[in-house]
Amino acid sequence: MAQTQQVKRILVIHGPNLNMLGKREPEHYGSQSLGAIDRSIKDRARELGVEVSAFQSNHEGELVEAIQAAVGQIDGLIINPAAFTHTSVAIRDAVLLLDVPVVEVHLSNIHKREPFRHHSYIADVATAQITGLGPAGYIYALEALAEMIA
Ligand code: CA2
Repeated sequence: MAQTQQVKRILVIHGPNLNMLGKREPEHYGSQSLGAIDRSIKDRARELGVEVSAFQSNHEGELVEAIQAAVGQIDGLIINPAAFTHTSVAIRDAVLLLDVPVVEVHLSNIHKREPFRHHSYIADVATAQITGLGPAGYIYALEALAEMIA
């Protein structure tokens, strides 16, 4: 008898200030709102047959708690830690609790910006980093994860 395969679950985490997308700094972050980005990720997820949930917070501890709560519950993580990318050992340590593929996404190319944005505390504990491709970066991350965990 064929075994029933569990639908793969992917969590998308957005860090501080990303709730302001579409309202300021379109030169760096484009004109789409976070809601619109999440909708397009979920539309693509439906096509790929994976389940996506999305979470945004401006608080480091809440992001850590969301990652902790996902341990053993998800098959992949997409994370844009925003400014915490460059500061947060706590989020790095939380990511290390996961044993699933993790894709770090940035809308802007952090390596072309101010030197303090060049270092990521997440990059070397993530499976991959996508940076500078705007909202499409989340879709590429989702497609890559869906293939990796299929
Ligand atoms: O390019 C990215 O995705 C970043 O993660 C965005 C962060 C920045 O600190 C990282 O270096 C790169 C900032 C997100 C702030 O988002 C805003 C959106 C609209 C208006 C103002 C800020």
